[in-house]
Amino acid sequence: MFVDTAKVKLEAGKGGDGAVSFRHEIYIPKGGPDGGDGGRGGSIIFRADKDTNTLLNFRFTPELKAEDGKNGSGTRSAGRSGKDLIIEVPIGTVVKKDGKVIADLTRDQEEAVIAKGGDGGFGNAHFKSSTRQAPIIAEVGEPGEAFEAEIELKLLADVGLVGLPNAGKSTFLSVVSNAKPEIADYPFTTITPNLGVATIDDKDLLIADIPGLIEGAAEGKGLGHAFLRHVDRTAVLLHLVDVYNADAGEAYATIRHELEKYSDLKDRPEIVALTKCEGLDKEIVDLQKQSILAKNPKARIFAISSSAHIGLEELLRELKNNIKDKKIIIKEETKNSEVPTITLNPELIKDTWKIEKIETEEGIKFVVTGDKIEKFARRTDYNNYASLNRLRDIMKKLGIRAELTSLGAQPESIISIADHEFTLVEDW
Ligand SMILES: Nc1nc2c(ncn2[C@@H]2O[C@H](COP(=O)(O)OP(=O)(O)OP(=O)(O)O)[C@@H](O)[C@H]2O)c(=O)[nH]1
Ligand SMILES: [Mg+2]
Repeated sequence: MFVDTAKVKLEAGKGGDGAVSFRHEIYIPKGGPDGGDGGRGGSIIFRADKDTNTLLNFRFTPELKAEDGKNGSGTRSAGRSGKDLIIEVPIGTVVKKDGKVIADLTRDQEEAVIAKGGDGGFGNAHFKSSTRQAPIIAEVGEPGEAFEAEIELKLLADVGLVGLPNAGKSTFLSVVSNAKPEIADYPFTTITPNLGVATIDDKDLLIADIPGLIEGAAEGKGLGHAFLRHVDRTAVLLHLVDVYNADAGEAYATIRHELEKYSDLKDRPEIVALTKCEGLDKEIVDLQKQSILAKNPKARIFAISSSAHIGLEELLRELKNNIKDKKIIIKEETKNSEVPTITLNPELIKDTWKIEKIETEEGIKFVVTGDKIEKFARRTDYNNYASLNRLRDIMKKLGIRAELTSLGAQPESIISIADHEFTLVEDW
């Protein structure tokens, strides 16, 4: 079975909680705070590996979880970090979150953090200040990122073979490369993509052979639709047309029509080859060429025979000369998600939060959003008065409080941040 898409639930490790603890030593009556920090939660990391070929493993383990960080403890002992979970995936794996690409692994051993472990909370040793000698406040660990990832495998080849079923795609691949695809005299012999490497003038060409396409393929007819994505990222298309077609021009136009419907493929450089030409009169081959040119006057057409090894070298050379830097195509698609950072410099975080005032049955509610303030909110222990006060403090420093006041917030107003609700207090 060849799996080229998968869904997997990911849960990175939670950060360990910071500890509230005070030094206990004989002869020292009042020890200072010595609560250690929680350890970082383990992240889930994908690593591209050339020996992994399918996404099959995700079918067997549709849920992945990285280890939680350990809690901090007394004597300033930091909790141990959770272990990262490293998952090997095939080269060409694309990972999406809510439909957006968050990773695109195109090189062997390339790694991407897919779900980030939560930061550990600070222990109370961190919160000592001249005015606060005995802080009973510590942070809870931040939850790890958790979401359902959509995973797609896109083969990364230099040349993508397209054509009607039985056009001779797999035969071509088997003759010019080391690949051993199945070949037979009936349509849809190929049901999963094959990859092979052909060498021409000391350069390697990675060629992808996919199932034959038919009319309606772009809408899902036949087998080809799901596999169009595999030629999506090839630098050049080799369009094979069986010279024995009643009308090669029609056969050519059918496939072009499908490629044009599949957004990105229509502008990809294309070379056309009439296949199975051994032993045929030149006039017949020329007629078929004319018929294709009638559909596309700019078509570059070669006549080949895979079985008799005719015209293959010239064709490979032409393909090689048409390969632009395929990395460029890939780069445009890749958008790595921004990794949220934590900082307390108000200058840097000025505009990163927003307040929305909404009417609810319980009264007016103020919903505060923003990467940084939400991060602090997630690390707040709401059962701990001091911890909650610290969150209020941070809101003050960030100017959120001033804005709340000017929006008319009262002490009993409900504030909601990162799905947690609390009220303001009188002296705030
Ligand atoms: N005479 C001749 N027959 C060929 C040549 N190339 C392929 N064939 C035959 O054409 C038939 C189809 O070949 P395949 O390579 O399986 O075609 P395909 O395009 O991969 O077909 P699907 O996988 O079904 O899309 C087989 O019977 C091959 O032996 C050729 O150069 N000359
Ligand atoms: Mg085939």
